[in-house]
Amino acid sequence: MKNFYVLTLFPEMIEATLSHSITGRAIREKIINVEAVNIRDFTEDKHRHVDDYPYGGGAGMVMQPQPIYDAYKSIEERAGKCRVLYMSPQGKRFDQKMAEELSGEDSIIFLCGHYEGVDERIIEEIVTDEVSIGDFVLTGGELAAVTIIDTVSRLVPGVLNKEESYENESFSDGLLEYPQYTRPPEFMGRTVPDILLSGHHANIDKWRREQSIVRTYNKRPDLLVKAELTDKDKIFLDRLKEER
Ligand code: 4H7
Repeated sequence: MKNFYVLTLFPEMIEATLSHSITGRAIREKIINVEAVNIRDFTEDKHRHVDDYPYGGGAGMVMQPQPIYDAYKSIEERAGKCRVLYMSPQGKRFDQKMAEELSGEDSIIFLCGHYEGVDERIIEEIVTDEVSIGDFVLTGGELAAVTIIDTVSRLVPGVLNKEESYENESFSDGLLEYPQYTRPPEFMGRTVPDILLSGHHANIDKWRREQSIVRTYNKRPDLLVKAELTDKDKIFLDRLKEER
């Protein structure tokens, strides 16, 4: 069982997303546990304020440290000490490698900021990792947290069934996926490649592997540097480079 705790002002954003599809099934089967903790439930003033004006002036509001700290403590009481990820545009870039590393943790806490972010002292006090899902701006950290939870969940044993995990394995080699086709055999005058209808599974596997290499070369040549290529792959890639 892997636990994901999310400190947020919008718990519905977490539940609404992860309750569907593969993650939804994993939650129902109790392979993963996702718990959104509403920071607003830990305010001490009667108006349930969670933010205030920034010291020094300037635009927007800042999330106050006390409700976040008390919400964090309520999780720590149950989960014990665990990593606390602050979703922020200033964080270390999230990728599949970081997901693999995080999949080794028993429990992870996510802190989702809104407005202009959280008071710096809460970062110093409870945050272990500052993480970004990419160089763009979101309204809040929730979409970043669900992105990481989805990616890490797929690496937890039992979350993917046999067919679903085969998909993962075949692309852990760092290449892009080959093109997919389904019925009908002709659509808007465009046909499915003959080889996929041939029934020759060895030829199909070879064609798909080559398509993965072509696509990676055309769309993400940067990935080829780290990709795991066999001698046959390398010969095919050298031919491809000569052609263009
Ligand atoms: C922390 C500090 C993550 C969190 C500031 C979060 C992008 C990412 C946020 C902010 C995030 C990412 C508040 C800065 C809203 C921008 C308009 C929440 N954005 N925000 N401002 N790339 N936003 O992972």
